[in-house]
Amino acid sequence: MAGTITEKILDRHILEGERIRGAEVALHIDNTLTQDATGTMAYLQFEAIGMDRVQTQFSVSFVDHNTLQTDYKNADDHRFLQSIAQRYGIYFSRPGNGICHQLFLERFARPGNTLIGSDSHTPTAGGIGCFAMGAGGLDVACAMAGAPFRIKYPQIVGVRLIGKLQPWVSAKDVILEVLRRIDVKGGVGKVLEYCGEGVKTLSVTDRATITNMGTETGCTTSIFPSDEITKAFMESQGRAEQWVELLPDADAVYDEIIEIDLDRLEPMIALPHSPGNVKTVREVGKIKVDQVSIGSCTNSSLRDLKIVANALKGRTVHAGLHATISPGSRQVVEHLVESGEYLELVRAGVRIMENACGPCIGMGCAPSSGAVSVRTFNRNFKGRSGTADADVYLASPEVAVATAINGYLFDPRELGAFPEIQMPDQYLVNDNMILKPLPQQEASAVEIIRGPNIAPLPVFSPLDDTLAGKVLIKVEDNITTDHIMPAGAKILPLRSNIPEISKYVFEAVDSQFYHTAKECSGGFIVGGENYGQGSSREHAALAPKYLGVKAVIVKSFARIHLANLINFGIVPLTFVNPEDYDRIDKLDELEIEIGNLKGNCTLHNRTKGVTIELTHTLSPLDAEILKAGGKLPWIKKVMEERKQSYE
Ligand code: MIC
Ligand code: SF4
Repeated sequence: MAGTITEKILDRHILEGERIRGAEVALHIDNTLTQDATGTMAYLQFEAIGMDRVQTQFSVSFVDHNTLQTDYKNADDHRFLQSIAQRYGIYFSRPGNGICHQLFLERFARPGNTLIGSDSHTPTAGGIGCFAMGAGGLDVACAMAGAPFRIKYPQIVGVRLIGKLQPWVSAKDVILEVLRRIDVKGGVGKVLEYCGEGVKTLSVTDRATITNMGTETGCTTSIFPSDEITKAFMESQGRAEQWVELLPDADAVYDEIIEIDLDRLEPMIALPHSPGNVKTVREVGKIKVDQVSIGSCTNSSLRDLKIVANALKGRTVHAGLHATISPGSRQVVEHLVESGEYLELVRAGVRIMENACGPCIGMGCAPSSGAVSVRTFNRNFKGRSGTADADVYLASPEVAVATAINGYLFDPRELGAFPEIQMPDQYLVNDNMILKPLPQQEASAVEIIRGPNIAPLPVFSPLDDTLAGKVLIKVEDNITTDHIMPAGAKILPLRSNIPEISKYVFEAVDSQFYHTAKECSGGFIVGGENYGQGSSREHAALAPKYLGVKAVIVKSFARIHLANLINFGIVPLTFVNPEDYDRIDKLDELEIEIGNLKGNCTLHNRTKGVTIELTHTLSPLDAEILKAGGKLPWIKKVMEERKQSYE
């Protein structure tokens, strides 16, 4: 059967279900990745499942988010993660090695494989032709235990690229153009599969910039073919033997086509406070800028930082702003040091940060009050930078560096000749910061080290047939997981401690949420469209669950958050008639008959005396998981039953 790349990979990994758009399929997962901010929970859950070793082809644990170490908490987590990796047969990338997605692309990603990662930007590996999806930590734990990963078979959008990018226009502008066209929920239920002649003009790291930020469209994943360019990249990373060709068939049929003429693209920028709020730099004009931050898993590759270093040569960062760089990996830094380009960055006065997520997740470098910050990152949600009233713009490294030199938003095409950069034939491969899995016998003897920051997992009970309580909060459209469970230097270190982190749920939206939830002994959340967009952090479900949230009632959900709600036993419901959103207010007393969750549910608003019809997209298995109180109690029960049937 003719196929797109997506269909070909899925055909080889489907364990249950078929190529039917929208139908649930269970996929075999070859690889997993975790990062430290979601990893501690994922590994506590893996431990609770009770396996002796990971069952995947390989799994990797990275440390890149929680690296500030303002006290013992992050260091505790890192020690725990290292010991867990050694105990269960997992690769461990030590802190200082770089950002998970950049590193996975350089050293691990394989074309044709399936990957899930406890980070929403896991699709970065789609740049190499890997079918890579973000997931909640518990789903990653289950995949490490050998369980399949379930998704709705996606619609496949062919993003046909034609032509070639002009100087000073780059991969970031391509994905910003995609976002301009389809916005932050245009990708829901879809895979963005890149095709067309223009693909051949993009390097693997350019492609990875595009698949990385594809996440912001809400899509299941994004993917590029694995072609001669992929082969050359893998050879230059010393991984030639892992390359396989992966192209769509000539008669492959896409469900939809988006065509982008690369020749005609110009520098783009996403305006506050949404990655979908895109305009051309020219349209926005010369606004004064206070900070420029370059890096993140979107734009921290060697190519990107070489452009920045060369554009800065002989120049100084404008006196009116601060410029920061967080390189993607140690490999990138080694090259910049070796070529002397690092010196240009230092001389120009750029503040060089650690090879980690850093400012992207509010770990340092928060802008000043009311500041304008131009960043090469992928998200500009309000407050994410650490400064509630900052205006964050998202753009390419070219726009960022041109702005850093001039002090105001600057179209890089006015900067002069495009720098000639020399990319290495062979990358400097040095895996000395990656600990390999230990042989089973040695692994079994490893002691897992837990400091006081690693709190035990909360335990949840099965759900009743009727849920009753008050509305704890009513929110609008496009609420992100950063609104629900903020990150940043203060809160991120609490990721391994649910009782503590739950005090910050909805902090920036309603600072009394925690107290309201406590006083009401739990209740409901009501919201608008695309509820839970953004990250994969399961804490945005786990912490509300801990506070007694029983159901979330909204107009529509983002994919990963929906799965996380199910995993932690919070019932995700949607209005049959979206106007019914107006018939519920904060603190209304509700009663919802969920029964066995097979069909629609009835909501009685006791305060207003109205009845509202709710629906859901739950499969029978989802319903079973929910009724059991979440995936962990459910999987433990399944494993126990399996064990008993063997005995
Ligand atoms: C993010 O970019 O928001 C994060 C931090 O990487 C999250 C994961 C997390 O919250 O730990 C993500 O994208 O999934
Ligand atoms: Fe890290 Fe930012 Fe990438 Fe998330 S988006 S993985 S915080 S660099």
